[in-house]
Formats: sequence, C-alpha cells, structure tokens
Amino acid sequence: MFPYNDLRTTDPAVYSALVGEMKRQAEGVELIASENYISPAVMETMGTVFNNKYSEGYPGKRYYGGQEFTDQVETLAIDRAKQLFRCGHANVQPHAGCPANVAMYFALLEPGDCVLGMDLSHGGHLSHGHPVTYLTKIFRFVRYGMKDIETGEIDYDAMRAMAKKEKPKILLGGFSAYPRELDYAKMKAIADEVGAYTVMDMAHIAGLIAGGALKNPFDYGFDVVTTTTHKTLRGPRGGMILSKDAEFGKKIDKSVFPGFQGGPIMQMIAAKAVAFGEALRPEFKEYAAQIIRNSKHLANYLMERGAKLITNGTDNHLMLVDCVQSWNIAGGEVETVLDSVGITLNKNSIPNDTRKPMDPSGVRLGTPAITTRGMKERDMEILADFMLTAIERRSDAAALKNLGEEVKAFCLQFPVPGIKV
Ligand code: DSN
Repeated sequence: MFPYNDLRTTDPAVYSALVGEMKRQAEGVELIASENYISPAVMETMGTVFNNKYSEGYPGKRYYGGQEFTDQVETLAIDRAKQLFRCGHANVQPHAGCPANVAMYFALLEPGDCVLGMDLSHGGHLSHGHPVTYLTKIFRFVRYGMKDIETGEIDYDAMRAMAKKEKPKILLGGFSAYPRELDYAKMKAIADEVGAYTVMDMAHIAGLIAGGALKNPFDYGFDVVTTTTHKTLRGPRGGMILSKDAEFGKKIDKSVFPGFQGGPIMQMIAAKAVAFGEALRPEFKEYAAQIIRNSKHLANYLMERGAKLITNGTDNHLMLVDCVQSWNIAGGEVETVLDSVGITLNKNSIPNDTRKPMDPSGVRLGTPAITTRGMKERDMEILADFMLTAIERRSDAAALKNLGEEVKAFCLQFPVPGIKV
C-alpha cells in the first residue's frame, strides 16, 4: 500500500505513524493556508546523501573539502531562484522563515533600530516583532494596519505619518492572515521619503508571485524579500532571502553564515533547486492562477451562504472567517468539528478580536493544497457544503460520522502527489 519498505521492518513504530499521516493526508481535506503537497521529485531529493555533507560557506568558498556536487546543487538553487523572482541575489540557506527574517534584520539593522511592519492583529506575523519574540529585546517594532477591515485596504496615510514620526530603518510588508494585496509602489515611495529599506516577507504568497498571479515586490524596487519555500511555492520546508543586488546580497550572506547558521541543510537546498525548477515551468503559472480562482470562488460561495469574511473576500490564496458573526461559535469549535469530519484548517484571531489568541473568533483557510490535488471551482462548492453541514449539525454525532465518510470518498478522487492508497 505504501512505500518505505525498509522503514517498515527497521522501525515499525515510526513507520506506523508515517502510514497514519499518509492516510490522513490522502483521506482528508487540507485547508491550512500555509500547507501544500510537494511533488515526488522534491520528496525524493529531500531523502538523499546530500544529508551527509557539511558545507559551511557558499559555492566556491567552503570551509571543508569535497564540495563539487554540493556547489552544483546550491548554484542551481540560487540561479533558479534569481530567475524565478527576477532579482540579483539569492541566499537559499535559511533553515526556515523565522531564521530568514532574523538574519535579514541583523543584516540591515543595528540594535535599537526601528521596523515599521504590519499590525499582527491585522494579519502580520510573529517574526515581524511580536512581543513574545526575543527580536523585540533588540529592535523596536511599530505598526501599520488596515484603514477599513470591510475592504482590507491598508491605511497608507497612517503608514506615511508613522514612518515620518518613528523613522524606521525598514518598512516591512508581509503577513500570514491578510487576504488582500499590498501596494508596493506606495510602500516604496513612503520608504524613500524617510530613507528606509523596503523588505517584503512573501512567505505566504511566494508561489503566487512566482507563477505571476500576484505582483512581484522587486518590480517596484524593493531591496530585500524573505520567504519560506514550502507554502504556495510548493518546495521543501525551508527559507530563503532574495536581494535586489549584490550589495544587499553580501550583507545577507554574512548574516546567514556565519552570523546565524552553521552547516546548511544541503538535501533541502537540493530539493529547493528541484522545486524552483518546477515553479519555472509553464504549468506552475496555471497552478498559481487556479489557487486564486478557487480561493475567490470558495470565498464568494461561503459569503452567499451567510459566512462573514474579514475584508469581505480575498485576492490571494487565503480567507479569514469571523465564526462568531457567521455562526455564533468560536473559531476553535469550528476547527474541532471540521477536524472530526476530515477537514483541516486553523483557528485564527481576527482584527480587533475580543477573544484570546488561543480561543479566537475566527478561522483561516486557503486553497494551495487542494489546488495541487486538482480541485476546481465546482469542488469548492462541494467542500463549502461539507463545511457548512458540519457546522450546522455539529451536535449530531451520527450525521458527522456519515459526513466524514462522504468527505473521505470525495478526497480519494483527488490523489495526493506521492501517496498511493
Ligand atoms: N505557521 C505559518 C502559517 O501558518 O502561516 C507561518 O509561520
């Protein structure tokens, strides 16, 4: 039924958990906006002998010998990333998104410097200066947000006023729960007025930018762009920092290694190269466009049936639903009931949420993973009906059980790449 025959005999306990996870992924609906299914080629590359090699440094400038082939794959990853995002420099070594952001801050800032980033309650990210992170002990973070949560429009006048008052050294774009697009031209103009660097954390939308479905911050003169590689970009779990030119690139490289990291994870860098190669193909453009078509269709279908979406819709791959206003229940309850029928999403705070972060009013959902499985607009309607039925019949255990079977039968029509059931 499943591959990994060696593991089955050498470590049955881990094998059993792996089989469980494969079944869960194949038989359920993945709506977590930051998740995706990688191709068999990316998966294969992650489990290779590149794991065995230490490669501190960069191609052609390593600290240990034996780097002929690590240099080849890292160079491929760098060149493909630069081509994909039309930029002058790529560092493909960050282990994940937060380490990429930390290395970026230390490359561009001195302790005490200020960053103007998106309000966390309006969709910003922990690594953009949440008080629970150590970053706030070193740098000062101030915020911009939406002018109107009914449209999602950012308050660029307030952003300019804040920039003039606080004199940030970085004007930072990026989010993990914002369903609209930023106006990079306006941000660049504001940053130029106050002499700030422009940085975009495109982790959530990297694949949409790579596929040409959303705008590319480098086309508007942004200095640096950070990202993860495993969300819409559909690569291995990891991070990356792109810069507009070699001058920024030099600072970034020094900050990633030796500033923050030691040996790069070379099997992941090789897998990044494979994923970037896939994203350069014409069919990835169609994938990126379909993610957004599916997202808009799902959003509209839910709204027509009474769901209250923050910003009243979406321009990207994700949407944020106010569950209290929609169905008079908390986001956590929606997460739990949908989980029980095989539909996975996550509870999420909404702007100006009166509830606590661990018990917020909303849920976040997105279409990158289901689009990889080949689902289209009509399937969004089927999924939305499953969700709405589960929420409506949440106290009826028998109804939920039947629904769970229907969800499973539906999902099995859409194979997950690399999983045979
Ligand atoms: N955990 C990621 C997300 O789900 O958006 C961001 O770090």
